[in-house]
Amino acid sequence: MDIREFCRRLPKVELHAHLNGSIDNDTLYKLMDLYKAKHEELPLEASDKSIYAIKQGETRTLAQCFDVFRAIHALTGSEEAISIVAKDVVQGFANDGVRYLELRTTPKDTPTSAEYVRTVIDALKTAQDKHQGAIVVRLILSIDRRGSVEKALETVRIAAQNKPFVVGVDFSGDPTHKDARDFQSAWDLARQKDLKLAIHFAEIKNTEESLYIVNELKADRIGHGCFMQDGVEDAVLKAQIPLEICMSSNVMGQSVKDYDDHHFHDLYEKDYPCAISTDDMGVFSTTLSHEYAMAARKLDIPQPRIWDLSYRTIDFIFAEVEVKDQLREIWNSEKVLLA
Ligand code: 6MZ
Repeated sequence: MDIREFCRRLPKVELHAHLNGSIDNDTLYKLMDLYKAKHEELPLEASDKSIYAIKQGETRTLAQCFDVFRAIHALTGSEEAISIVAKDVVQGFANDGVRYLELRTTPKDTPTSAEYVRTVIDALKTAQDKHQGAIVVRLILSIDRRGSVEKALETVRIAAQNKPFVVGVDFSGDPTHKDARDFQSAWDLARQKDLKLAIHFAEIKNTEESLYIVNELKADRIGHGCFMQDGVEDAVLKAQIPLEICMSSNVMGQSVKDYDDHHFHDLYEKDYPCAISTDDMGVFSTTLSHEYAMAARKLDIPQPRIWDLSYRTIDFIFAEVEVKDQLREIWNSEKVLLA
């Protein structure tokens, strides 16, 4: 079977996907229509169409990627828009053969953080029910590193109130701002509330922060890992914290020169626990199948090993052990269909 078809049919787990970065162009146009029906003109941030989805083969600086998020956020300021986004994004992942989806989103004041989260959860559950067990969805709440510690603490509290659908807390946003060490009280509260920590890690070079995330915070999962010099790689290899790999995002956002240069090559050779992920499938014009197929081609990974990689990601999910068992059953029953 052609590798693209194999990866499309492969049952998959998505562990690193930002809700508002996963919007495809169709949904974006729906959001524009919705906005225009209420306001006539598009908001300034969203009026330049050239900033939308970055096509495969193109690159932008990380700063330009963050302009895209600003545009999307300007269009998603109503509960109706948030519901459309949450439902369409689940549909998009389900269409691509994703069977377990951990989405993450940063609470917005729409109209309050708690209500934003409630709207997202309701829409995600509705979308999950529509697929009648074909896809399991969970949510992680993101702490934006540009925000205040108070906002971070509020996010952790809302996450705890919405367990078990909310499984953990993420730390993301423009990596040139602030530092994970500034948010110690939020991490302490998250641990106290028994929430998992999925932390953006070494997306740019920041050795002290990276060592803190691995050695002191002891995150449950880390994302990206593009800059692991100066002892960071040794610490990671020792800690064996599962790493969310976002190849297209890293190449298109210029954190990594090209796919052949990506650190996944080395980590795969070392059998390091990795979860291939999309990051922002709308913004980077990708799908999880595409990320798997790209990895298979660039690293010359045979199909049975691709299946193993997908199966192994079940170990890294934050949902209850029953969900893991259920997923393993699905994978095992579908293995023969792919042989
Ligand atoms: C860091 C990122 C990111 O939360 O509004 N986000 N943070 N690095 C990245 N690599 C490209 N991609 C997305 O989804 C969009 C938000 O997710 C974070 C940013 O804070 C962005 O504003 P939500 O659903």
